[in-house]
Amino acid sequence: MSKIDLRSDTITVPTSAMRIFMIRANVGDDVFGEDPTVNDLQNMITEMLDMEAALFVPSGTQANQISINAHTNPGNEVICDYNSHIFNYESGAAGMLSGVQLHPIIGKNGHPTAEQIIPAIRPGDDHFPQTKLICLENTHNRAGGTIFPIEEIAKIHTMAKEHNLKLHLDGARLWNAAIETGKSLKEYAAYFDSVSLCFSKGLGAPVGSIVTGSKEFIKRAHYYRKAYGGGMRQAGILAAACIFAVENHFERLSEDHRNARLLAEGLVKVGPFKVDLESVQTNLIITDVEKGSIDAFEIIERLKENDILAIPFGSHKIRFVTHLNITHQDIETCLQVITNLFK
Ligand code: TLP
Repeated sequence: MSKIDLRSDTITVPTSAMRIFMIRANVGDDVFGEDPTVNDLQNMITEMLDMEAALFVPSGTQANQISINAHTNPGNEVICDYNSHIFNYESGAAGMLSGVQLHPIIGKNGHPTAEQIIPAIRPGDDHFPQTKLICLENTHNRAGGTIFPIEEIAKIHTMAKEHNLKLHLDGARLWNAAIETGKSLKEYAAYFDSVSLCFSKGLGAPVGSIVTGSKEFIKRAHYYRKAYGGGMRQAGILAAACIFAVENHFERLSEDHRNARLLAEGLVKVGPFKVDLESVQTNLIITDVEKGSIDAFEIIERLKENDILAIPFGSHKIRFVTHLNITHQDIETCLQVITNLFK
């Protein structure tokens, strides 16, 4: 049996059709702004999000970190969720590269409310760092792919403007939120000063993310992209994969969401797994492993022996992710194996 790899949607490999599309891409030197395919991708996303400008970058991490740097000065403070990717999985880059301090707060399902954020905003007193930026994440990774309610985003937007704060969205999986809610990317983007998106998660491109915002913001982001070593040359070959991914793999994300629900509903019936089904809203599932039973690492080892791959989120949580390379049949097989192993 070939492996059923549910570790992440980052593991997807380019399809044959995508590879053919990549080969045909027109290319130029993108550091000079002369790669026609990169420019096409940037224009396409600018239009889809109704932002002024966009910048193609190698990774979601770089997209977020460039945005943080372009919005802040060293010594500033950035408010984010305690479980956000920016706080947990970006190697401490905000402190290292932007010289800012992160101020994490614990949001419900990864989504802090405006009421929670207000007390975290520092008073204008020289003892304190100056709060400059709020970062939100939609969908939320560590919370299990949860969708940020747009009404709450609107409230945070209004509050941020009142306090003269910038608002950035880590939209690595905003695609999933848009497909699931039926709201356009534009509707979400309207509330933010900058939005980052990834093409190399559920959309299945091999590499690539993008940052969007005002022309002035993107000009600064362009400088930081160069400084971070993210200036790529004939990057059109990669941008082509991203264009293909948006055109062919965006709508189908609902299939991943159906597969995730099927898996989650099956998991709750079996032995050590506990899933909050309400939190399974897109393509990620975080299962709690019941205390007192075998721990997450051991479960993962047993699954691996049976060609099913998942990743631990600590010793009592496991994450499963559905994606382009996972079929309905894979989920059925996976549930069969899990039932046999743990019932
Ligand atoms: N997330 C990866 C790991 O880093 C955890 C994954 O497997 O889910 N924002 C969010 C919300 C993300 O989930 C990720 C990747 C990123 C940013 C960073 O993207 P890359 O990996 O392109 O730097």
